[in-house]
Amino acid sequence: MSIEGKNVIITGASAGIGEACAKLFARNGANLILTARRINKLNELADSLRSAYNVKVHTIEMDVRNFDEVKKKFENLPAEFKTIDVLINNAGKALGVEKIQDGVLSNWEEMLDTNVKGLLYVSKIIIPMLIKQNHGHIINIGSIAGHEVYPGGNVYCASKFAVRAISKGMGIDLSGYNIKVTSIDPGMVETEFSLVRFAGDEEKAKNVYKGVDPLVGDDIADIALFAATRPEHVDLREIVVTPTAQSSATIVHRK
Ligand code: 8X3
Repeated sequence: MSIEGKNVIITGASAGIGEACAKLFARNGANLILTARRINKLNELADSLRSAYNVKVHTIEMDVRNFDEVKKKFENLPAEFKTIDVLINNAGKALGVEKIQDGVLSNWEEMLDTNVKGLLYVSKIIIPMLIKQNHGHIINIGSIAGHEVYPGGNVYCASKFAVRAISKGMGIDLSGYNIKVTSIDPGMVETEFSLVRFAGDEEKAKNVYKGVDPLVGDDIADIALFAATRPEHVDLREIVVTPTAQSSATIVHRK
């Protein structure tokens, strides 16, 4: 199946995996609805995609943690985007690696509000549209942290375990509506992820990937595009992907 001419929503599209998905899907002819909090960055990306690939790109400044904002903005899409073919629930983050006893309450809240509730808010608005169309594909960006808990991972892992449960729940409950649900669960991907996790500490962020050839956003975009272009009757449910040097959340071979 081709993605050309299809309408694809990507949340958290201003950087990292979301941005990489936007670029690859646009290169393959998809029209995009991109959301992020950083609207200037998003608009720059949109301009470059429109001129490079001649596709339609609609940008929305959105904090997925605000349900009223999510609802209002998705319910007022331009007419040419009334059909939604693919939703990539990408917006998410990790904050900190403190032990549970030292956890920072505001970090816990921001991770759960973004990774879990934000994904639910977006899905709550988009799923009825997909049901009405009797067609669609939800791709949730999970994590290896949804399969394994590692030291200091506690609440971030909990959020990604939740995403995994939600993906499975979506797959079960949407049975019969011709809606595919895919969870892509990466290990180490070198993006702004670790910089955000370590509150801007570049040294700590760099150390995460030291001596490893990590995944990059493009690797995940490649998998998302593969999942989104399988034939109508094929649904890739769960894809776990790590760098070759990473065999589990904690087992990493460093050069
Ligand atoms: C990102 C992967 O291992 O840092 O979700 O949790 S990990």
